[in-house]
Amino acid sequence: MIITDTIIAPATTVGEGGIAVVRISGPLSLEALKKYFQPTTQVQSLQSQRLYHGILLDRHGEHIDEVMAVYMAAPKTYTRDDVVEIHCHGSQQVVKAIINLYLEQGLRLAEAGEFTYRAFINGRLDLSQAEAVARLIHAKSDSARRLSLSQVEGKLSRCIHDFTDRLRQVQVLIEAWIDFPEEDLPEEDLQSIRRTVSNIKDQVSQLTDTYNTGKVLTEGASILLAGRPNAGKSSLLNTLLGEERAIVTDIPGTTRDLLEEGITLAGVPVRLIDTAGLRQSEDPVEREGIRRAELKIEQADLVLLLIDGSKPVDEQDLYSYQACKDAPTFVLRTKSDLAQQADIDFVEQPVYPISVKTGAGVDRLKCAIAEYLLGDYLQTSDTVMLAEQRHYESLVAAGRCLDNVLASLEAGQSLEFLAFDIRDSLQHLGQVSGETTTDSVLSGIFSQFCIGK
Ligand SMILES: Nc1nc2c(ncn2[C@@H]2O[C@H](COP(=O)(O)OP(=O)(O)OP(=O)(O)O)[C@@H](O)[C@H]2O)c(=O)[nH]1
Ligand SMILES: [Mg+2]
Repeated sequence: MIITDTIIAPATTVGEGGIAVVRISGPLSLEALKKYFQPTTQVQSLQSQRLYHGILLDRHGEHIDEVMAVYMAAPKTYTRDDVVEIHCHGSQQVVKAIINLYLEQGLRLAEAGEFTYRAFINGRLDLSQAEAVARLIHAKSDSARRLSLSQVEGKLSRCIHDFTDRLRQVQVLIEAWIDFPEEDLPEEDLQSIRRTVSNIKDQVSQLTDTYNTGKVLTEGASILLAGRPNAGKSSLLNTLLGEERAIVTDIPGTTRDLLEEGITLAGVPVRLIDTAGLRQSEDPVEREGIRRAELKIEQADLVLLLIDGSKPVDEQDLYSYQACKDAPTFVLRTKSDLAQQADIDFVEQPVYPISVKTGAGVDRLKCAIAEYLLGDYLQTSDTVMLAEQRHYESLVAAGRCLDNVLASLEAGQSLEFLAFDIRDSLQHLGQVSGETTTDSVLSGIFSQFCIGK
């Protein structure tokens, strides 16, 4: 991608609205604005970061729109190049006319994410911050917004820089001694290397431990309702949704297919999935429903296994329990308003009694789910968190290299081994900040942005 030319794109979504913004970035920005913008009050020159009211004219001097325009001089801009923003009426036709005017003048239409790409290349943002910009734009919940914003503001970047700085110091120390193979590294230096590396490794692990919660906060979670026919799954789905979405009857085998609905729990978007009751069935339609339910169990972030408390446990409950045994599961003893007959001592998981008839236990269940999905985040919302799989994988790999360093120190291996693994861990950390990311990975990341960002 050439990054020295001047680009233009709508910065607001295409459609109708109060205002729309067209953004220009690059060396010709100011010239482009001056050529067609007629300020309402006479000015000697357009000053940086001042908003001017005026008319935008086309090539023939006809009015395109009444606009507000701002010129922002490099380097204090989003891209660190000269930037112009034209705020016009929120009409698709006006935006189109402005963009066409400038394309005819030789400006280029920006590619998806190109403004942020320039901000990255020009050192305004590192890669993890740039990725968080995209996450912020796509945030579907308040928790996703908060987490993405903290990453845009550089919380994760500062963490990575801190690891990198400290590891570089260790690297310098080790490489200085590699040049003198006849001498041994003094014991106190070895101790200090061990302390630093082990401390960084602990912090890297703390960070990778946040990934599940970070993912739930940004992407939401899926919760699947499982259990034998008539256990009360569809009734619970309706209660959690607050509407009669699924059909409920006292006929076992009412739900045949998967049914998904979204709710928000403790600020987290949750997909609730109701399923066909699990049992061995001869009916081909019911069997297909059961097969689909069983496949979904593996993918769910949490399974709620419902056991009908008003009936003795039977082989269908045991079958359901088996089907859920590898998934993170809460066991629910349902219909607590009726006389309880189920003996469910065999389960290892926490058991939650509930009744959808009286509402007993439903709030407690919601709290337990929120606590399970968000963990420590409910208490400490200002911790740094990972939300991106790419970051998670790089940090796990960096952590593995640091483990190797510690093992080599323990085994008294030569300094070359240490230097090799430290270099490797720096390489993995650099993937997060973008320092060592390849061009193809970069273009993959930026192509997911929208035009104009
Ligand atoms: N008394 C009482 N009845 C309940 C409760 N929950 C569900 N039921 C009844 O149990 C029966 C089965 O409920 P459903 O929600 O259809 O059960 P299901 O697990 O979805 O059943 P399938 O779709 O057949 O697998 C219905 O008659 C419900 O009214 C409860 O908490 N108390
Ligand atoms: Mg049902």
